[in-house]
Amino acid sequence: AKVTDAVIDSEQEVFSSMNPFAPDAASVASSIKYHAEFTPLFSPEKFELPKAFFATAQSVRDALIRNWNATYEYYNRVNVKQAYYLSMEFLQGRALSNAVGNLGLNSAYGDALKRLGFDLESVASQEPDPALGNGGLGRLASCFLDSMATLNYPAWGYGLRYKYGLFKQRITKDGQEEAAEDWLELSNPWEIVRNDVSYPIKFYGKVVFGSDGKKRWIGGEDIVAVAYDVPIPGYKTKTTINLRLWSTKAPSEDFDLSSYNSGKHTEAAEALFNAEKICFVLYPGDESNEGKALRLKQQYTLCSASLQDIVARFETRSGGSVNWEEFPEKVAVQMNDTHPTLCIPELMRILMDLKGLSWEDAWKITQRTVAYTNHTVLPEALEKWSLELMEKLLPRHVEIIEKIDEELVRTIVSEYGTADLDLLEEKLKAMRILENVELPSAFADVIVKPESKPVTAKDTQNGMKTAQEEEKIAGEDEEEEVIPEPTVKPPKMVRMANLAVVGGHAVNGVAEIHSEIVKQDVFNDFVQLWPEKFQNKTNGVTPRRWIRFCNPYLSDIITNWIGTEDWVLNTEKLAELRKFADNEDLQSEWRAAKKKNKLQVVALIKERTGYTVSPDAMFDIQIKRIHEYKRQLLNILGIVYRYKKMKEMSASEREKAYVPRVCIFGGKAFATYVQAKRIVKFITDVASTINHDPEIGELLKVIFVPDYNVSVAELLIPASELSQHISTAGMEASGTSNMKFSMNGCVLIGTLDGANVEIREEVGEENFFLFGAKADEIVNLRKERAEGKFVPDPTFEEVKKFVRSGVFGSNSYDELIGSLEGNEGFGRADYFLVGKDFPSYIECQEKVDEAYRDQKRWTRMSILNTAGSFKFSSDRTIHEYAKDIWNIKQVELP
Ligand code: T68
Repeated sequence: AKVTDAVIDSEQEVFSSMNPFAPDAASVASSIKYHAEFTPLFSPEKFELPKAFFATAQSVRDALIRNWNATYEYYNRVNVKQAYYLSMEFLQGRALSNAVGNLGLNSAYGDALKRLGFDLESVASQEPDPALGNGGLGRLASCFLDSMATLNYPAWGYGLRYKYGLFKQRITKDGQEEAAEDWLELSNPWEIVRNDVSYPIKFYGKVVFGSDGKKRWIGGEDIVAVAYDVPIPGYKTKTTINLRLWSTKAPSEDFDLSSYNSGKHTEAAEALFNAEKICFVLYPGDESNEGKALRLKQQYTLCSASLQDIVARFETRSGGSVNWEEFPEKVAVQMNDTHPTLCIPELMRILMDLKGLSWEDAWKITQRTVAYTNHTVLPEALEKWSLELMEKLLPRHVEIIEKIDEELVRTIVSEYGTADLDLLEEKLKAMRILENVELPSAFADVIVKPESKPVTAKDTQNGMKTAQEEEKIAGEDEEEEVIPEPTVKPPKMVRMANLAVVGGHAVNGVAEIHSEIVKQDVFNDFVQLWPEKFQNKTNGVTPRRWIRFCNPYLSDIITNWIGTEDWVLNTEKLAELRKFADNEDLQSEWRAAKKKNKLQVVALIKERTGYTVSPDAMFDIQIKRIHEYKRQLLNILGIVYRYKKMKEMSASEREKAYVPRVCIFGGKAFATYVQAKRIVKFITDVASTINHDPEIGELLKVIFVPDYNVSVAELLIPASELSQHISTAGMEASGTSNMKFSMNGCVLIGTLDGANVEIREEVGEENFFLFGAKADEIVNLRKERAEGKFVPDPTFEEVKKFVRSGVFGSNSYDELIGSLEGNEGFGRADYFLVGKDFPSYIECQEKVDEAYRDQKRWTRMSILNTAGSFKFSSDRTIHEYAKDIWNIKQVELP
């Protein structure tokens, strides 16, 4: 329909009050029509779904902007301490339903759209899912923003505005294919570009002395970071915080007009392209040197632009009298993993070179301001940068890092003395920020060991060994040891995690077990120096997006039985469901809600894969990044084993022995992670064999849902009955989807890893399917295996043989199956202990079937999961960060 009767409301009239709950359907409808007519993104003739989405989003944005302005006007006025969450990734998911839900405007928008001939759900599904993140780390950042706003904490997020989000995944007969995710193609209705908020960013160049005798960095390449603000509404509060995303461009004078005029068009625009390409894609592959430099530029852009902005805000709010010592009383900076660690030298540089502070003062301020969250203990994921690259790109920062390293060496020497040089050397090797770099000259004479050996390439990874090295050492025999090790010059590296630990005042892990591993293993040497720095902050997820909005059926039931909707803000109330766990009425409502959610997934599966699955089968789901340590391979081999057993039975035996299951996978493999891509291919091959086997029918279906993202998760999680969190113990820092599944009444099968440990404690061990080796057994198990002492279970041999027999196509999966055996040439020899855990996994899955057959028992388990999941609200996590790390207070707007 053509918009002929558009009511030209002034924006002021659209919402009569600052109260976000005020507008009724009529005023919302006129606001939507206003935007449909006056927001020039679509042609005037048509008013179809895409335009309806944009107009609706812009109408909601008006409300958000008002609240945003009120929030910041107040924060400025009272000059509160503010926390800044710096993250290279935010996995926001769609914003429309979330914003409308948080504002309490569901019925107003629902009715308004109905009047205009649309429905809210279809309009909302037009929104592209912005994937400015890879997985858990990015989604955590987004859950945190929701909680900060909801709880009225003065806090911001800072990130990058990538032009292309995480790739779009297509599944073909060859496995995963990646395509660019052009999420901004139709522009982003939520963002507000702030042309007056931009900062210069420098790269390369050199360090000189200024006339005041102070160091100055003269950049060789200048770009500009421009702010794009995304308002983040809290739930049932006016507080609306900001996610400021930086986009990069060249200074306007960099367009070389004379080259352009002389026909050299590409050269003329080179500077423009170089600046803009920094924000083209999320986490470009860093295989090539060009890729590495780009990633480092991204990290520095985030740190520099954000800190310049934070410092400017501090100065403005200080009025005429800036007292830098007060900086940490007004500013808390949280670094989401090591990716923003350049914050430390950048803040030092700003304070010393631009604000004239001494090293000592700047260091005190920096340390009190910055804190670091660790999200991984995998040695290969602990970020290191080549010193050579960093010296070129950021010469002044390298000087600062060298000085921090030197001060650290001083601390270590004074702590451990020089009496035991072996000990001292060990500590320096583990703790220094610079790796494979000679000691600072001041110490070169103090620490000389008579027989000191040159460093070799083997001394890598923070003094931790890679899997191959560990194996080699365990398997080394005398003969090998005689062979002299070649001395190569190992590359000089900057260890970002060590820098983050030294430069920050707090270091936290993301689940209890993970924080213990961080303390006992990864950063143990630092814990001995500064035990007070180390903390745990168990992750959480927002109950708004992850129950209330994604699972309205279950939410209504919860509200009815608890008697209030308060649980959305006070999840402790969910525990009240415990007393009804056996109530037959609740149980049947509970199952009915699950069924409705499953029906939506049946439709999704049909649409995305063409397969028809039964809503009466058990929905068994594993959705997460594809990674060897997450062990999708264990899951699919378990399915293969089940399939083999089924094939050995008669039809009636089969039906008696097995509960019908739909096994669903979703997740993306990093584009250059070959083994992960092989796993995807294997899953889809298994799926096509099993799904087309007429003997098996509905008893077993295997589905790989392509292009997994936040929106797909919002559909799958509410429909799930069993979910798999089966990482090798000690390797998954926390996991957050485990929390979402549990909240949505899904029973978990998992190892004692990450947050599984705490979930099991909360929901009760009888409501969690546990299997597998424990974290503290892993080192020994790997050692035994390397010594040839591992005797694989016959079931494991059987399943591998079956795969190799060619049932799933001509491919023999040598690389995949070989990797589980440690054959020569296949790398890490079942480093993830799939073979070891296989029999206990199979046994556990049998218990799952048995439990599911008793639907009363299963529903009780499901209810008790929801009831016991209250600890895993990100509101709890954010309260802990606010109190223990950021020292910020809740501020309610007047
Ligand atoms: C995840 N990490 C953890 N990293 O794997 C998960 N890494 O256990 C945890 O629950 C979650 O963080 C939140 O704490 C990641 O998602 C990355 O995505 C990543 C990205 C770039 C470089 C390294």
